[in-house]
Amino acid sequence: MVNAQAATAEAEPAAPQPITRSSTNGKVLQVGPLKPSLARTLSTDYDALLLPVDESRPAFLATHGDSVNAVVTSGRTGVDAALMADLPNLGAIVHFGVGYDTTDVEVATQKGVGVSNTPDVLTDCVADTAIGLLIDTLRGFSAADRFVRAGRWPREGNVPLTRKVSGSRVGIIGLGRIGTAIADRLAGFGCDIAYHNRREIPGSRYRYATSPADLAASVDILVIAASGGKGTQQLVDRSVLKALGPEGFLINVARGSVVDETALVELLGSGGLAGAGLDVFADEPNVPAELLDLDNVVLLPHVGSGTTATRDAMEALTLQNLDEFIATGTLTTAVVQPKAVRS
Ligand code: 8YV
Repeated sequence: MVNAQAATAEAEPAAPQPITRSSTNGKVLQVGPLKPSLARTLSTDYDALLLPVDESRPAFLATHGDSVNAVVTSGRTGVDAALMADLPNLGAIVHFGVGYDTTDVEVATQKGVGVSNTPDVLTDCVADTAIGLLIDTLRGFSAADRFVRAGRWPREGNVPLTRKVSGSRVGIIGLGRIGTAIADRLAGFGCDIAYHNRREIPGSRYRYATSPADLAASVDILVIAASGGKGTQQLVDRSVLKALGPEGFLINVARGSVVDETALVELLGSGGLAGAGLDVFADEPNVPAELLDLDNVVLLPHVGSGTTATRDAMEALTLQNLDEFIATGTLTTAVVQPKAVRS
């Protein structure tokens, strides 16, 4: 009689089977670089394709374009109208990140393609970044750190005095989830807070300004927290920056496209603005060379949501959207639902 236990023990270990969650309706396509663990999961668990960035892209799209029904991308890359035209069976564009301004949502909507992002899970970290950047910019901590490291303290003595944050007047462009989290944090610093949005928020405890220029003229610090895209392109233009004036500071944790970067660089260099804290730029990762030597400017490489916990939560929500789309045709945190499920 065969000893069942021994037989089990001696059996060849089963080769690990890839968990393929790819939809029977089509393939998943990764567009642009993603968090390495997310890219790995897409490849191993979803058998995802990766859109080439070299000259092989047209041939790749001619071969595989018809089979793709879900794209996973980020706000850094997105899906434009031309790429959508090469993916005729696309059903959903799933973004890692809250911003989706690089995707043509209008065209996606017309074509019935759903679009999702990862809101809420990054709100705290982006708001924390805004506060850190604001304090650093007004108090000159990064510049003071450079001063100490360069051995200048013993030779030159004290650094110049800086601007007080607590109790200052702050204007927020875009009082959405992130803008509100920034405002609520600053309320704890005793700041006087106002905001500008397309529309006034009924019942908001913060003062509404009807235009970005009116807001800028009435505050010490202007914080940009509005989403990027066509609707906010250079919303903070030269006239708004001039209204902020030589004593005013600009903080941007949203998108470089929301501000006229040329005017910003000119005004920072010529004393037209007191300073700026920038986590985002018009042409990332390129930063205007004129800013690199200015001590009244703090420059960050788009780190707003960049903590392990938040990026893991963004990854989980990205995959939740993809799984839900594959299983049911709907998106968990939809900007626009796929047409098949729109009411
Ligand atoms: C993202 C961002 O982490 O979510 C966004 O819109 O700007 C960032 O915080 C980054 O863009 C992901 O690629």
